[in-house]
Amino acid sequence: MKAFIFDLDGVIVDTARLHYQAWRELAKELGFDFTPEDNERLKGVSRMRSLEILLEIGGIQVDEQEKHRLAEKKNNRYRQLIMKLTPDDMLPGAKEFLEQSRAMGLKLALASASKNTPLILERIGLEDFFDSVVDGNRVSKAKPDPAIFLTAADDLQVLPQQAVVFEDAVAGVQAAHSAGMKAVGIGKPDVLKQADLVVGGLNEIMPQQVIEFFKQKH
Ligand code: B16
Ligand code: MG
Repeated sequence: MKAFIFDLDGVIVDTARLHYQAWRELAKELGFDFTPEDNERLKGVSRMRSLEILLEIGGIQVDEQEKHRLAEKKNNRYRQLIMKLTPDDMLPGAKEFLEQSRAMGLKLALASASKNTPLILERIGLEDFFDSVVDGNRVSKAKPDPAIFLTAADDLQVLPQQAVVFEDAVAGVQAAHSAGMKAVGIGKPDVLKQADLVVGGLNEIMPQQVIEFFKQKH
C-alpha cells in the first residue's frame, strides 16, 4: 500500500448534518418533512441526484429549470452553513490520522463529490495538506462511478491496488471497489456491508493497523 484516498463529507469533516439541515429547510418550504433516515440516501451522491431523491420522497414533480433553481437555493444555504466551519469541526481523530499517515510517507489524496470542497478545506485549514485533491468540479461522474478515485491514483502515480479508500457512503465503497481499490468503511458495519474493513471513525484505528490489515489479507 502506497496511498490513502479520503472522502471528505462524513470522513474528515461532519458536513452531513449541514447538508441535512439545508435539504430539510428546502423540503419544509416545499411542504413535506425530510427525516434523518431519508438523508442516508443522499450521502456521497451528487447535488442534482440528491435533489431528485428529495423530490421523489416528497412526491413532487418539477421541470428542469425549477430543479436548477431549487438546487441552487439549497447550495446557497449550505454554503452559509459551511462558512461557519472551523478546524474544530473535523471529525474525532481525523487530524491525527492524517498527520500519522503523512509521517509514514504515504501519498495522500482527497476525493469528494462535493463542488464545495475548496471552501470546506479552507475553512478547516487543510487547503495545502493533500498531494492531490479531486472534487466534483474536476470529475463530473459521481460515485459509484470509479472515475474520482482513478483520477486521484493517477495524480499520485500509484496503481489502484496500492491505494486504500476511506469512505462513509455505500456509493463510495462501491466506487472504490470498481476502481480496484480496497475500502475502509467509516460508519456502521450493517450499512457498509461491502467494505473490506469497517470502523466507527478515524479515531478508532491507526494508519499502521490499516496497512497491516491489508498485508495479512494477501
Ligand atoms: P455539493 P463526499 C458528497 O461529498 C456528499 O456526501 C453528498 O451528500 C453531497 O450531495 C455531494 O458531496 C455533493 O456536494 O452539493 O457540496 O457539491 O461524501 O463525496 O465528500
Ligand atoms: Mg462522504
